[in-house]
Amino acid sequence: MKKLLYITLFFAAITACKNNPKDDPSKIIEQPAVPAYKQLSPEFNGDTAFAYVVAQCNFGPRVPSTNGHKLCADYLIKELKKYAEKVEINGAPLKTFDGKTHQCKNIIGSFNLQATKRVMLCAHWDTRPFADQDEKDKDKPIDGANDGGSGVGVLLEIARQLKQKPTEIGIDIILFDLEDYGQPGESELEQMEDSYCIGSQYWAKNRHVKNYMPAYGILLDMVGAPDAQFVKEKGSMEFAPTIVEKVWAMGNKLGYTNFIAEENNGIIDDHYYLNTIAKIPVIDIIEYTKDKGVGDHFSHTWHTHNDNIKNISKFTLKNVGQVVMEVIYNEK
Ligand code: AHN
Ligand code: ZN
Repeated sequence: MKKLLYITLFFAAITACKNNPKDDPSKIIEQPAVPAYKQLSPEFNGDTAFAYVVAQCNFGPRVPSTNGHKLCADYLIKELKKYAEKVEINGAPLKTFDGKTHQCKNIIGSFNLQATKRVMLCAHWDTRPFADQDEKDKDKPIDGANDGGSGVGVLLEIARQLKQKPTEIGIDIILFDLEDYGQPGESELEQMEDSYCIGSQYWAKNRHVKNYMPAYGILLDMVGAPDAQFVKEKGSMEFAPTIVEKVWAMGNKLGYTNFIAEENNGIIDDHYYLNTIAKIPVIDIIEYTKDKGVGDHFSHTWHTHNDNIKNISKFTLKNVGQVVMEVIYNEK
């Protein structure tokens, strides 16, 4: 009886094989050959980038003229010196909307100094002195894990990678100070024009190298939220459309679905002054999402006390970092 069962199973198996289109060449449907994109850049480490964000947050808020700001500047300089060929500070005492004066420290790390073709990668490292978008403790400074910390975290990881494997072109990493000391909407003080991006405005007028003119620049701002989406920022599309398209196409090639083919409204960020004052084509990769029915908005933690390390994703950091790296390692 058992023998019969085995024989039945044997024939059943053969029949099953015959019916499987995989085993019948005439039934195989030709799949179009999609060559997998071969990544040229080294693997960006999201854990390391995240650790760089943690390290910054551990200094407390990096508000200009505070101890946390000073200690973080020292840390960023020390870290960049491990990887860059040259590190320099650019800045001066500069005034903010509240009449105070702060020593501005734009921190610059240069790689492959002899290369004439250069790309600048930038982010701001200072954090906002208040939480004007929060419901409570509006007058207390924020951690700025995303708004400040994330862009710098990604750039420090790129710096570490550049030391291990240089790009063909030259790279300048510029960490801008005094970006986020902008006048709050509800401020009763006299309105100050261009109160945000004071460090980059200074740098645009006083570049670290005379007539410094990279091929283009990429600014990273708020690139660490778990659900971040990156749409094409309007100003970047006006000033440097080919760079936006190059970066977004690379995002898609690498399979990152959060580089969205939609445009939002333009925003005033460091890139605006780099484009208008220094005439350098710079794009902004910033979480400023086009939300159907809601309109454009920043991350929900923006300028609130929820902008802390709990709301940072190492995957988003890697996602953005890998796209930027793949773009610069492909430049010749
Ligand atoms: C304005 O709100 C005008 N610009 C936003 C620039 C910014 C602030 N990026 C980060 N924090
Ligand atoms: Zn901000």
